[in-house]
Amino acid sequence: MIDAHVAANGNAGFMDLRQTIQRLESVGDLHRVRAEVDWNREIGAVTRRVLEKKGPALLFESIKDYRSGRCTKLVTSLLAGDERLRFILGLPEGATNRDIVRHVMKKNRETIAPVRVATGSVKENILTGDAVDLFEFPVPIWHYLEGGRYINTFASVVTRDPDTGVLNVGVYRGMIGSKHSIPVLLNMGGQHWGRHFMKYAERGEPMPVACVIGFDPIMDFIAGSPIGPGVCEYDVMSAYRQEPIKLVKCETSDLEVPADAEIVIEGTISADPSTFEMEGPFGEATGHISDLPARRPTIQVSCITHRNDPVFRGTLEGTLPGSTSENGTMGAIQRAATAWNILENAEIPGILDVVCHPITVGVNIVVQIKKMYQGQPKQIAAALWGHGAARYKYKNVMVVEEEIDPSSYEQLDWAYAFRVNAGEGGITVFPGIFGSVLDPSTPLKDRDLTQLGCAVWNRVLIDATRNWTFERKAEWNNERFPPTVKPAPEDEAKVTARWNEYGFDLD
Ligand SMILES: Cc1cc2nc3c(=O)[nH]c(=O)nc-3n(C[C@H](O)[C@H](O)[C@H](O)COP(=O)(O)O)c2cc1C
Ligand SMILES: [Mn+2]
Repeated sequence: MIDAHVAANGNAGFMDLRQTIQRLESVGDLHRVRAEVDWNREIGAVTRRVLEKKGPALLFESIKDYRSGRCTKLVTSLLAGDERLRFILGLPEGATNRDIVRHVMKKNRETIAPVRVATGSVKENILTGDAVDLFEFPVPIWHYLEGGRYINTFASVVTRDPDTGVLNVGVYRGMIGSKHSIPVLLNMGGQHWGRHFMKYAERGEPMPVACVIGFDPIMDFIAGSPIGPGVCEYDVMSAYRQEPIKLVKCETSDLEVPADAEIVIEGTISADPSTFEMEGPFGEATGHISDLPARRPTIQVSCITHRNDPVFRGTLEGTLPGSTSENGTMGAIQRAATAWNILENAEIPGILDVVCHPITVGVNIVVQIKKMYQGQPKQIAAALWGHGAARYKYKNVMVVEEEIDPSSYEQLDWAYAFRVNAGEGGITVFPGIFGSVLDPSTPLKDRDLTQLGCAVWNRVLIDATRNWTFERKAEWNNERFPPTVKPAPEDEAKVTARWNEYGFDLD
């Protein structure tokens, strides 16, 4: 029985992956694909087509070569599309971008401590030694140009800070290397597990990791977003669900994972380059095939635990014009919320709205302000660009005033045409600052992590606010810009009153 209240209010307690599937199905937002589909490229191509059509979440139930065996089902697109995300967050129908962003801003700052339990359904099956075989899971080749089968697309990877003992949970890609190894993209220039990894490397110890695949999508939503360093994502997820998450200890390390996760892959990553394996390329969040394949740090799997009849969870990365992705949908909200928290902490006044359009996954951001002084847009850009959370994001910042709706591409284009003067401070380039290794518009030499540690970006501010160095004119109602061609309010009122008399066949 679906609890209608809980279905409408995902805040009330955790739901595991199976409950999530049930609830989405009960509101007609999940489709079971019963036809046999190939894990090799076909699942990815079907998922792309459904994303293009803004269709439902997908549960593949008959996967070629996996009709029987350890794991026979794959679920995806649980967070794709604003309506589904709103549902998963338990927010009311009709919640605006601003409502959702404000909710996420607030919740990202709250914590509830998890509870530890002795055991859970994730321990129904425990595989160690030779029994470990990653190929027993229906892991797709999502896209024809990918270098392998990406098992970690929406895996929440757990590590522990060896100094403070605090756990971190983050989403980082990983490919099957062999039946017991997963080479990964381990960015040491800011991602929290990268910081942990450097600490373990200094101690000469391998880093324990646990990859959690399939649980309440609130885990994906939080693990895939920058929560402040030193704050454990489990505590924040618990605040979202207003209930402590139930955690169990791993079998081969002291890491902790949700007691009712579908699949947990335990292992270690060594800093010794002789343990590195080939990884890449991957169809990335940017909508492009990623950097070249390379030998990268590799998880050596020590143990897999999973529920009976586990459901594998993955995601098709990459937005394209006409097609969002789960990361695009959730990233737009999370990156806007993170940015707004940064601007609030920086004590910048007059922020009215912050919008990231899903298609740019937070690489572009628009900030709407009540302008109070001339240098305000540059202050906004400086605050965003100086923050660690900008490591993959906020490359291009646009600032508009209350006259422009930041969620409308048309209005932004109009503002770009008539508010921006590149020679009068409208465009400011900030070269050589830290940035994203994934950005295809950044030359490969600027993405050489061995040389630079972290990729180098040239960021831009587009200031589409009205310039306060312009003179006010009496003829322009004492403003710095002339009035627009919008009719006077009294003329509009007259037209409204007489509309029927004119005899138009228009709405
Ligand atoms: C679906 C998805 C895939 C992601 N893949 C990667 C990835 O491969 N590498 C990476 O560094 N970040 C990736 N991210 C972004 C990180 O999850 C995000 O930056 C998060 O803040 C990392 O956690 P941390 O802040 O605790 O390090 C991905 C996010 C999502 C939603
Ligand atoms: Mn973190």
